[in-house]
Amino acid sequence: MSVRTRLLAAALSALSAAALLTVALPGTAGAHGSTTDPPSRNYGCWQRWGSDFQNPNMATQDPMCWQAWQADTNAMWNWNGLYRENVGGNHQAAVPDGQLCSAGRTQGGRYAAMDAVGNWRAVNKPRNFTVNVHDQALHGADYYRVYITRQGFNPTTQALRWSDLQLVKEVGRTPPTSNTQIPVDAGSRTGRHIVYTIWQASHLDQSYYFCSDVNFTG
Ligand SMILES: [Cu+2]
Repeated sequence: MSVRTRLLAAALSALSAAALLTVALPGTAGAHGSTTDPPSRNYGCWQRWGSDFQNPNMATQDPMCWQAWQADTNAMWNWNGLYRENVGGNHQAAVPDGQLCSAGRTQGGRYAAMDAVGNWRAVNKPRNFTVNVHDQALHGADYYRVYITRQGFNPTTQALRWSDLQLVKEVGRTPPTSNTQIPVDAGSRTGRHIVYTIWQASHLDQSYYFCSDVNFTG
């Protein structure tokens, strides 16, 4: 091989290594999941604006998504990556009050904007509704826990604390399936609330924390 050919070959193999990396990274990031209904904050922002995230109308139509997209677009592209590892079941120690929606500023704070207090877009739900968790990577679950804020908590003006949450449903070991449906009874709650779902995955100690904004219509 001439020097020129060798240089060219080296350049090409560097290029293909870079191409492989580019392909491999989103694949890795894609291997998790989220609450898709009622949608978690970042899944909802991705769903509503992912194909139009630079549209300035978002600032007035959906201001909490706007601030989140401005803060870190990767929080939406990686809507399935809002988890912590090696929490050992001690969720309240790992996730401080005021940081419940970012899983305690997990992943270097990527999801910090999910903790911002304000008028997040909420979906209407009747008293009996279903939480749908999309287990994209087929991890299965050791358990799911679904909490709802106590009546009187106002998610548009108050930061979320553990003491604002009431456990309404616990589901035990769940085999891997791409969508898990969890029926929930919100009781006598009305109006704006946060549904907080903890998904303890089974493949390793990986815990997911999702804030979903709802409006109970009774
Ligand atoms: Cu995962």
